[in-house]
Amino acid sequence: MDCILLGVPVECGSGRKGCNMGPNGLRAAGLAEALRGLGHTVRDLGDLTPAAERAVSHPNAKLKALSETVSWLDALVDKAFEISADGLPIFMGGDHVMAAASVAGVARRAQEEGRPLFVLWLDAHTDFHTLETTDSGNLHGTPAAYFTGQPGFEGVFPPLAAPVDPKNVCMIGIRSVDPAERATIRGAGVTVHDMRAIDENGIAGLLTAFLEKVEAENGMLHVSFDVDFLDPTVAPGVGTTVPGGATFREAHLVMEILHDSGLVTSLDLVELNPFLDERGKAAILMTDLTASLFGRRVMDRPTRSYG
Ligand code: B3U
Ligand code: MN
Ligand code: MN
Repeated sequence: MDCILLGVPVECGSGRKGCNMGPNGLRAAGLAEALRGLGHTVRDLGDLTPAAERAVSHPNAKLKALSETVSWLDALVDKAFEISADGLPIFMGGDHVMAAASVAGVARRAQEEGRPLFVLWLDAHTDFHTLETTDSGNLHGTPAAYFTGQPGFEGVFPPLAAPVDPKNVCMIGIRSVDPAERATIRGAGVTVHDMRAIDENGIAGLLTAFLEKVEAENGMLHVSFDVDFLDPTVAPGVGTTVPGGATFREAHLVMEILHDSGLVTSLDLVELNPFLDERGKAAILMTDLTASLFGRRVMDRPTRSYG
């Protein structure tokens, strides 16, 4: 596989500081080396810089850092489209607002190739607020609503060349949903597997059912991995910790199944906040999970300690 790493050090969507160190946290944890060790070629393009600010405004006064965020999205949407022609992009966040652009960019690529894009959203949150409904004003709560074409982003976020069909989006790990998001997401037709669904059914079956659909439709598959999908005890380096998340083994199993499927065409690693991490614990786990996604198996996994 030709892996293309791109750092997207945006943090203004999260409402706090520290996510802009995420790309370097993943680099320090040895992401490129791990992928090379598995036989992949890796090119690290360094960090993206935002586009020139354009005048944007919105009546919702709660929205935080709107123009700054839009500058990041404007730059990333074109870059994501461009680099997805050359290999498998790994977008290293940065907060989750960047998925608005990484997904929009690869969706345009999928459209170009005449294939549907599917999105696997691994997160504690649905991030399905519109610019009207967000209460916190933190724009990392909005990307999934944007790239599925929910109304209200026009003229603010970049024009959406190819909205993702909400029926092609599967969310796993969900355990924090605001009332407005719940209402919108139900109507949209996104598949949402909350933690209870994982507890009752097992994560493997839920994921496999989705992957069968991707395969049957010859889809491209973007995986958007928010650190807070994981339980905070195993991944403390994130701004919004929500108890009751995926375990170390559940997460590795997801990655191993994704690898075996051979379906993944792009990946986001988002919301890593090295300032809040404990001795690189979350950075190392995200790196090891990515290695599992790219073919590392238990029998050749190096032993890592966190001490
Ligand atoms: N839904 C809440 C909380 C949240 C969403 N994404 C994260 N937190 N990381 C909001 O602010 O929109
Ligand atoms: Mn998220
Ligand atoms: Mn989240």
